[in-house]
Amino acid sequence: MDLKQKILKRKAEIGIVGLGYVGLPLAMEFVESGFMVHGIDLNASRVECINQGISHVLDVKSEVLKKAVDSGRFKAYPTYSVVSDVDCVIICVPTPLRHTKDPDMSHIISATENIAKRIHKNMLIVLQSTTYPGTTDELLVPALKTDHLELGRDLFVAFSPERVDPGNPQYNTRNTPKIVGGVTPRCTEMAKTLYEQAIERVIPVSSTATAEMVKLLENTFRAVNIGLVNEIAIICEKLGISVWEVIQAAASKPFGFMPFYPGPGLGGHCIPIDPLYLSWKLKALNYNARFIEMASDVNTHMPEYCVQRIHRIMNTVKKCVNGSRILVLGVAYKPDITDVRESPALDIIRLLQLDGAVVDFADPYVPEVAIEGQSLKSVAATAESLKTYDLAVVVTHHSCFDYEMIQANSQLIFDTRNAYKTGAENVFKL
Ligand code: SAJ
Repeated sequence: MDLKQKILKRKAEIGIVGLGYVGLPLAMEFVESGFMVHGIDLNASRVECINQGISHVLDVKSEVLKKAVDSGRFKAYPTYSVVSDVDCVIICVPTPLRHTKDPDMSHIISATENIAKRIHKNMLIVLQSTTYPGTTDELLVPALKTDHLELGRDLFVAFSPERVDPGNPQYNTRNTPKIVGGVTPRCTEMAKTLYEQAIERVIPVSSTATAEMVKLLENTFRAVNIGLVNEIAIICEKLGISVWEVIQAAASKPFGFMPFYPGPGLGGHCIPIDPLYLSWKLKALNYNARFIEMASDVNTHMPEYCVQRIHRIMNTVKKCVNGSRILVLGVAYKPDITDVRESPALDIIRLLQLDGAVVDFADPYVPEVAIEGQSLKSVAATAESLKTYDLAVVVTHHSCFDYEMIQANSQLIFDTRNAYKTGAENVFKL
């Protein structure tokens, strides 16, 4: 039976490399569609928890994971040995930036090399990790190609960007349209056939680089628009205008406008990072992607801007930050999730500490963070404790916060998220 038939009959066995917020939900969808799925993750303790049906991923409930494991159609492994026996492999490993802001491709390279050692006829390999255009053709294909396997006949390679929005209650892996682009048309067709078994809408594009670029456009679009609206916030403050009122009114335009909202900076492991993959690649082509760099500059300076505002707010009551007690409300990178990667809250805490403040944070989703190697534990924001702080700053507006109680018991509040739609005497807004 050829690979396409195996996929259509759901007899193809699927390997998913990387069982994080992308790989694990994807694995569950293929199990749900009747496939045998083998997860691969180098984090042995994560593999152990997964095989016990304990999920570490916000969007995968443990009961769903346990049902998949108990069905015998999903198992996780800490090594690549199982790749020899699978028909399709989907790579969902991280693509962070190095501290020098150039892409760290080590996870993709390592996964590819381990797959290449176990490559066989009639195999489909799909890269999902967000990366610069050209990665699949330039890095994966040379490593996977062998003399006896012809691309598009015996071996199929494609790129398909992930579009996971952690915590999104409406859109999930199954109902979010999926882009696929293959090294050859038959590679595209094979990848499309696979994803169509588990995802409602699959959209083919003409090449891997196109598919890689689609993802970067999506996330650069967000980063640049967030950078723009952060700059508009700075401008509005100088003009004595509420940026929140301006955006709300502009959003009444039924066409040609899409609201973004200012904030304390850009968090997460995608939006702040993905656009820099593009600007890095373009530097190699001797082109400077000015919009991307400018937006990144505005966004990365927002924590500093917020701290400057805190100094000025404290001034209004003749207090200085040095020696004051400040409470940061919310440190996750966005509301109602536990992830603190690239969270601007961490920068705000560090900068306030550098200016001599005693800083605590209250975040029911995040028990502890490390600031410059020092551990800081979450405190409870209660009517009593709030009174002991000179200022509270809303950095991440979790829906579980009791904003009325916070406002009633805080001396000063700096609201960077428009949590307080109606003003109050002790509330200052971005
Ligand atoms: N943010 C703002 N203002 C806005 C929107 C977001 O300051 O108007 C901030 C958030 O507070 C957060 C950061 O930007 O710190 C990223 O926010 P996000 O909503 O883009 O959240 P992510 O990074 O978890 O998820 C995004 C996906 N989100 C949406 O499309 C809504 C999507 O862009 C990608 O699928 C995903 O990154 C990814 O994995 O690439």
